[in-house]
Amino acid sequence: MIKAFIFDLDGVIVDTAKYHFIAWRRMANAVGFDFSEAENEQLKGVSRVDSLNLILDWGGVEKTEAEKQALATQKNEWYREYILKMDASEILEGVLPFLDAVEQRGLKLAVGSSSKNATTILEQIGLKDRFEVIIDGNKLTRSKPDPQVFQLGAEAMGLQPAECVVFEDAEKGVDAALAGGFYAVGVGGDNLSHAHHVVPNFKGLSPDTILQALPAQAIQ
Ligand code: B16
Ligand code: MG
Repeated sequence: MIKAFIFDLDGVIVDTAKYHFIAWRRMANAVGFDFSEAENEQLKGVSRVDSLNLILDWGGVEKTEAEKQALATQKNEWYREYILKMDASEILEGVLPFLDAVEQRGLKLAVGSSSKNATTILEQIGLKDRFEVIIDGNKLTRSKPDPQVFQLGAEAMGLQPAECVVFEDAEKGVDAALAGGFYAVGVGGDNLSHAHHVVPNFKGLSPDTILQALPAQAIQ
């Protein structure tokens, strides 16, 4: 029986992928190469350090650990310039009514994000207090597609994975949810067809529509 909905943050509640892309691209350009928006798609849900290693690989660039640390720090400073200007107007359409409906249905709400900036973003958009549990990148030792982020979320709510539905925009995020035994709903994005259900966004969506789209055992 489903008792909680766990939301990824970047790409599900807000579109911060565009700010990650601008900041990573600025870093790559400073190092002497460029990468595409299609390549950026592969960074969704991936931790900062893993993203940096992928980008440097694409550019054929080798750096020492100390240099990598400096590049990741610089990228994060550029990224934070954008997120510190965010406000509630950046909450994706349909999310707020959906959260209200989930609460009214008596289900718990949690966030499971790879981002170390997740709490800052939730504060900026005024949603920090809406979630019973927030698991962010600071609490993780393993990046999606490892299920750790969602496992910690379920544990903190005292629930089993099969009692939670994860909402994810990233292929690796859906992989993580499935690997942990969670129900997975893909939101927008590419390559999400392995999720139990896929929706384009939250516009006009009700929690019951989600629950009815899951395998029968999810609501028994
Ligand atoms: P940070 P999510 C992920 O957040 C992003 O999708 C991914 O692009 C980013 O590299 C990662 O957070 C780490 O972010 O540098 O802020 O710690 O989608 O899991 O909410
Ligand atoms: Mg995401």
